[in-house]
Amino acid sequence: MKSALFASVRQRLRATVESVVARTPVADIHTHLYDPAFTDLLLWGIDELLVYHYLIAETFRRLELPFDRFWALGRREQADLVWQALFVENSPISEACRGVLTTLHRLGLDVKKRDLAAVRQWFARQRVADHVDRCFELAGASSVCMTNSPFDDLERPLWERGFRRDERFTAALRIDPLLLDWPATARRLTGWGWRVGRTLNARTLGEVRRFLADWTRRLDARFLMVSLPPDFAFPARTDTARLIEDAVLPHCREFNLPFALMPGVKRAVNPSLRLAGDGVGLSNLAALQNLCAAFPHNKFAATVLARENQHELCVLARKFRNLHLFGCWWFLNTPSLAGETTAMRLELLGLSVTPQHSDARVLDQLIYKWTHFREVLARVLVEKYTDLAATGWNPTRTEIERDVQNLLGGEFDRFCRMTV
Ligand code: FIX
Ligand code: ZN
Repeated sequence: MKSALFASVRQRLRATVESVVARTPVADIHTHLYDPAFTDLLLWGIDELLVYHYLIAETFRRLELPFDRFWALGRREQADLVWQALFVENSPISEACRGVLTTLHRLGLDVKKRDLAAVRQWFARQRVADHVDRCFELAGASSVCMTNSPFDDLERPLWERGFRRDERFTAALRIDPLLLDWPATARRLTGWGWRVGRTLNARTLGEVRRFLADWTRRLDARFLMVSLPPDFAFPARTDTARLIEDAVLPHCREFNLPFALMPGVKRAVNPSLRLAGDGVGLSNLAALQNLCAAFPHNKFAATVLARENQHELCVLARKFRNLHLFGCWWFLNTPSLAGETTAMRLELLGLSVTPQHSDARVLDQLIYKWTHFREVLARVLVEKYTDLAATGWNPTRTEIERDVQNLLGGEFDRFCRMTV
């Protein structure tokens, strides 16, 4: 009797949680999408979906074609090969393949026909402005944060010229070249008129801060970001550590901006795969701990790539209120790993996290990344609220709405506004 009663509590909770999670808009805090003003840099459509680097890596496992012959092909021919290898000759089971199908399905296309030509015809009829609206609506996204690099020759000119912003596209200032290759970056900055030298002396560091301030204002950046190799160390006698300590962190304090670190990526473990050739390694999180401890008046956001780092990362966030965890990044963004990571975070940190970002590179991917993660999140939350209900603490719909709003952007907003 008691258990029948409880099953009905669980069922009611499931219905509420699923409906709240499905309807709550998300502010997506990390993507590689661009404001439509960047025209061709905003990728969308079926061929872009198919040549996503996640799918390229999977396709090469099935091709005998030399790498350079593949790269010499046009995008459409590459997409044909991906479609043939991953969708026609095999069932599209992987998360990235399933993502293409979820996207097409939710756009109203009939995937069961396996008709790539018809899908292409449908996309050819779409206009980009309407398509942006439709993708945002189907993903339930209220805003997406771009990844904006002053070192990117394609995007820099438009920022310098100025343009009318689409408010749904917020900006993050990405500074990998500055922190990871100072000698080359010093030469580029000098060429652009910044008075920097190879040696990180007071004048150069002051000029780097002026550069960061200039670009923070130009972008109206919400935070600064860097991805880091697994062996990133801090403190250390390296250009990277010096630039972080004496330029990036003082800058972030002055503007009250979080510094987002993304450790764990091994770039170009197979360069023949180009963008698809990056790997993962176990990070030494002592570096992050040292930063949080030594700079309590800085705010750090972090997402770490290796599954094996996730538990230590949660424990670290329990110790430092100036550390905010976000996202199940890249190779962690599968239903099983995102599920276990999200459950662990909620169990150790409660609701003070941002459990996911999409990392979408193609506009349409917003649809599947958020459809799939909403399923994961609902599953985890049903478990958690059911455990509470077992004690007699019945979460109300209003409380559930509040919690989900916080998980899907509210917590990150609060972290950005807070002063530590
Ligand atoms: O560094 C990053 O922001 C990564 O997300 C990308 O470099 C990566 O290629 C990616 O798209 C992962 O989802
Ligand atoms: Zn990314």
